[in-house]
Amino acid sequence: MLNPVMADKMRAQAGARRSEQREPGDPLVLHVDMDAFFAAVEERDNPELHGKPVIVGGEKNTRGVVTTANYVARNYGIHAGMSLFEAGKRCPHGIYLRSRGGKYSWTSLQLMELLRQFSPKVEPYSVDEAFLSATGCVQLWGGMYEYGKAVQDTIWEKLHLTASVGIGPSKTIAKIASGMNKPNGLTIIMQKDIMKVLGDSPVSIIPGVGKSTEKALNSLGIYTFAQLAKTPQYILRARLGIAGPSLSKITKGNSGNRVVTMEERPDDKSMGHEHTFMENVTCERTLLARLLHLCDKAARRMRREKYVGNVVTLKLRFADFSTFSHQTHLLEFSDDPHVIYTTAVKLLRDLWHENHKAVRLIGVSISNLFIPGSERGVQENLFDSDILARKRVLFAAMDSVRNHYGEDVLAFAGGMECRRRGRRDGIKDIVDG
Ligand code: DCP
Ligand code: CA
Repeated sequence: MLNPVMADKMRAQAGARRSEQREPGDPLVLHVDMDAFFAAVEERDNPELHGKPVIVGGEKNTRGVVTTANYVARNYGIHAGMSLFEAGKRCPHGIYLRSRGGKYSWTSLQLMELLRQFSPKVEPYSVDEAFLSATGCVQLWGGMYEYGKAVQDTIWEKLHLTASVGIGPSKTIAKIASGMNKPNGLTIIMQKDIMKVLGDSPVSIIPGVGKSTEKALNSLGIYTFAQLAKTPQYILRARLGIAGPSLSKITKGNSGNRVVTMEERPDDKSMGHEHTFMENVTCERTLLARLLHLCDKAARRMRREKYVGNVVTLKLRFADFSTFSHQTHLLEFSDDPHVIYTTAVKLLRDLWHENHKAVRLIGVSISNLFIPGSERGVQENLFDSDILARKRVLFAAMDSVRNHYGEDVLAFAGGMECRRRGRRDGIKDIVDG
């Protein structure tokens, strides 16, 4: 099969080759980011979609938002997060598909598995992204360009999907690089070229710098990557707290470059809760209500211990005691019960609809935990979106009320039903982790 965006790739690779010089032993990280992931999986599995605008998220002109769109659809101005009404207006002849989480999770697992042949250290970062420690590996492949290309070619050969790859001296620089020549780009940014390549870019090019951090930086007269690099750390710290010095380090290319594998995670515990029903449940509403309650409790524990995590696992035990669990990555590290719940619901629908049997036990847990700002902390999680900031205030208020008056005085409306049932049943949730 002919790779559809070969021309783009070759253009990016020509640039990549030119900048390839480094001292042996210098830290080097490779970042892989799949292109239009959910849409690409759909296209791969249905060749009739090839070349057409594919939008994943739901039927056009319905409530809900676009989860992702392939690059053909993006030419119509469609992007993730846009309402399906708006998408329907912009691209009425597009192919609109519902998300099929199980298929994407499975492909994600296959991806992570095949990346392990390129480095002993692979850090899955989200459902379609991973960091690879490239230090000491590139020589085996004949150089950085050959290494990056081998990763892309293998993904294409084995999964029939395209990936964008970035290589740099730190995780963040590698991640910025992978985003620069999408789709199917291969971009190498060496330490000595950071300012040349990124100096004029707006600060928002840094992953995690959202609207509020950008505004804060702008208020200091900092608009570009180069201006950020020149600003003394104490000024950044005074304005942005702990995130300030991290941003400064990013511009120097010496921020976190330690790729942490699943096995190495020092805090690789999970936080979760599970619940056994008195009577087996076949009603989806009851399952969802209980799930919301469990996610709320798990997130509260995470906040108490200051953890964020990005792997959500849903466990179901059926009436015949068969037990299944499915897991997936969040797009970002989070401790937000709504983010965890939304993801867990997708897993529930996949798992339960596959079996559709009476449920005896339901559980949810969050793993791949770390404390932001700790050594394990990945600098790009600056948690600065306005919505998140507002939610944080809400959660802090809820925590404080519960600390004073007890766990049961507050609940999200959707979880109320199961709380009433739970009290009647006299059942307590089991805590894990
Ligand atoms: N996704 C999701 N919810 C969102 C955003 C994305 O479920 N709010 C899913 C759909 C994406 C996948 O996660 O296909 C990966 O997200 P990315 O942000 O990496 O976006 P894409 O891979 O779709 O596109 P790109 O080529 O820009 O990386
Ligand atoms: Ca992607």
